[in-house]
Amino acid sequence: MSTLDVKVPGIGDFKDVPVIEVHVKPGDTVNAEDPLVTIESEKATFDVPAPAAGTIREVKLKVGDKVSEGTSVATIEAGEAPASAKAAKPAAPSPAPAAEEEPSPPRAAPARAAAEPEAPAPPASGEGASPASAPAAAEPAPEARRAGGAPPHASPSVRKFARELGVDLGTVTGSGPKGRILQDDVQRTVKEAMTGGARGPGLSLLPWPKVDFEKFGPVERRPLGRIQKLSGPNLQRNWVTIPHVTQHDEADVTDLEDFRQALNREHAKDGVKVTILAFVMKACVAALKVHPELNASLDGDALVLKRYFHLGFAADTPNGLVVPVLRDADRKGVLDIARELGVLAAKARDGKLGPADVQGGTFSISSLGGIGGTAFTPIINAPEVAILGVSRSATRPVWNGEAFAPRLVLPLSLSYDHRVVDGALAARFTTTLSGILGDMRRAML
Ligand code: CAO
Repeated sequence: MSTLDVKVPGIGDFKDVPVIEVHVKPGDTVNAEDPLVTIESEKATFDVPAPAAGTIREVKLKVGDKVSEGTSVATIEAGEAPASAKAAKPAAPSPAPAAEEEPSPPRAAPARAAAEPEAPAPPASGEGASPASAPAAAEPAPEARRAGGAPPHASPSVRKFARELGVDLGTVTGSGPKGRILQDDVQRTVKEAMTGGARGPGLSLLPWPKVDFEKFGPVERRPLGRIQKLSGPNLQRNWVTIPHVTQHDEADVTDLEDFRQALNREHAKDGVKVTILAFVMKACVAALKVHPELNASLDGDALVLKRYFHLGFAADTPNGLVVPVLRDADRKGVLDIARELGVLAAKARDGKLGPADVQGGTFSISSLGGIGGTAFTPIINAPEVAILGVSRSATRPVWNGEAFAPRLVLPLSLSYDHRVVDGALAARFTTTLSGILGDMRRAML
């Protein structure tokens, strides 16, 4: 038997990140990958997993402690853990489609949550938003406790922001993951106070209907998964705060499909399988170069155009939706993209994505083509400004000027942030993309 000193693994540039949950105590038995503690940076929440099965000897952290890479978490006496040992817990780090970059404070821009352990949905970032630089970290001020005694959940930068404005966080309703209070929530509270609580027509919503479902028939109550809990509030924020419009288009991929199949035959022995998604990624990079406004983020009054091409892709996993990011897609060929897609998708399915795997996306793709459907409205992954939905290709009769010919047609659905992208630009983008998919040689231009 050996004793393992578990330390916080590489967590990107994050330092002094607060511990928000401790899952184990001395004497507990754990399986490999069971979460020991959960830490939460400005942009992400993720678990530090047990490196091996065994018995917890010592837990070196408590809620509120701040950690960086290398901080000791616990010691484990390695050995076989009973099958029951916390086996149902999720593996870590398990990024949810949260936001990585938070929306900047003074604007109503959506922040994405969970996708990064930043994932899909963090609150607004901003000056001094780094946990290290912000004072008053995890310990909420006593006056900021809620009626039930639970402290409001907010990042250090949001606490600082609230203190500066004299806002008691106990009076603010959080819209982030697990009810976390975001900078936008503090601003909304101030705005409502300044306008005498007057509400606009937008979000004066009726309460959610309360229904006793069992009155109508038998039901099963199934708790939401961890990733769903993280990504839900982010999806909701993105949906209600970004004015979405979806532009539908199609691409003739008949020739591309012949090429794809030939490529797969050639590489059958290499274990690389190229799906149309790899080509769509390559084509998106080429189209984004032509229309850089879609490879961008809204930041206050400015549009930040990214000169790098990190493409997120929605992956369906047993634990829920996650959005791994394939970096530098512009510098990779289709075969390398296909290989990396396979690796990232497998990591996503196994709950093994790390923070770096889900951060930094500039544009996302959601492909449901392997499943079916003809069109859908994907939700933008804030703070990106557009996302491409891909549905299942089908052979259709297409008029070629003289006759109907059978052509393989791929449906495309581009959702875009109408504050940044207007309809004409969106139509130009999908037209460009469709042209490239129709003749991939255009990706070289
Ligand atoms: N049209 C027709 N067939 C398609 C297709 C399309 N647009 N896209 C994929 N296919 C085919 C593939 O060629 C493959 O066929 P074979 O099994 O015959 O080789 C099959 O469908 C399955 O493909 P795949 O899904 O394994 O691979 P992918 O590269 O297309 O996608 C991934 C990878 C990870 C994106 C996908 O598995 C996935 O998780 N998709 C769901 C994404 C999602 O949930 N989006 C919604 C987000 S909002 O809730």
